[in-house]
Amino acid sequence: MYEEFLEIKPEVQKALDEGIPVIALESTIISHGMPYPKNVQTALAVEKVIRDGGAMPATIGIIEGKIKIGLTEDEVEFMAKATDVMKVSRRDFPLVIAEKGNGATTVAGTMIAAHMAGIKLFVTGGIGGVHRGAGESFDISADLEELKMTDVTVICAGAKSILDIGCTLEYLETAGVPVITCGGDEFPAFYSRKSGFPADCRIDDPAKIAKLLKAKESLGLRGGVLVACPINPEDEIPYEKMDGVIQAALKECEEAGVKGKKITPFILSKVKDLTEGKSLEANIKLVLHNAEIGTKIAINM
Ligand code: PSU
Ligand code: MN
Repeated sequence: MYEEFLEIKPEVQKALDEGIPVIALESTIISHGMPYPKNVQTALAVEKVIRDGGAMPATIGIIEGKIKIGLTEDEVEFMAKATDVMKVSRRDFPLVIAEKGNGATTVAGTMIAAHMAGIKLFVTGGIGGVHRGAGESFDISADLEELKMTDVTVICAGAKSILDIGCTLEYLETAGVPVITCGGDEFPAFYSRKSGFPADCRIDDPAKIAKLLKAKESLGLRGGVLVACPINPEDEIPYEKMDGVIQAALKECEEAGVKGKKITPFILSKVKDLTEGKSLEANIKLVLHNAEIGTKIAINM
């Protein structure tokens, strides 16, 4: 079965065997989400937060057709620099494996690989969702479908307002995905603490979130859970400011004729330029913050 394509790093395997909580991390954020060398520095800093908190990080990526559960530092560096790294969501696995290619896993891709390896928690920055104008474009991230069916909890900072946050939340409700906000009364908009959408379920205590996750498991309910953590106030870019930037980035994306899976990386890079790098700094801070919360949940599981 899929075991022949999995390569679990020895320290990750040891943690799994000994019952030490393991937290998955994605690689699209490294290869397509942030520029070099901040991508490497961030990936390694996030791993350190998790280790320091008493859990084991496993950054997931695909190298020469092998699904690596836990990248070494050299492999992180490779994912950060190589130019032939595919962005791998659910539908891209067969191709990248068959061609023995390199792939950076998205939220959906990382959930799939984490689940294969028996990892239940996954920390990232933001998820993909329903894009603005999806009624016409049909652009809805495969991340949402994955949350519907794969038993992995995703700890993030919400959804960027390049997405239609209201539609994204409706989609998750229909898909039966519990959405928990940890540390704020609104579902967060990635760079901003507020989105205009109140949190349906706010739980600030990581131990209580862990209890909810265990209850879901005991009930045998399939699918993921989304934990959304608002960025710390000192690191945020206010929603009103970000909204203008995002409108401008979306317009450039449309004018450039960018389509499909290239849209999210294109917009991220435009937003970074338009904010003179402030969005990147916020992005780094929020991932580290998510890793802190994810680790606290993990050690209570
Ligand atoms: N949001 C970010 N940085 C990212 C992504 C989202 O701030 O790198 C990536 C994640 O890997 C997510 C993917 O799963 O983009 C969603 O892409 P798409 O919209 O093409 O499904
Ligand atoms: Mn898309």
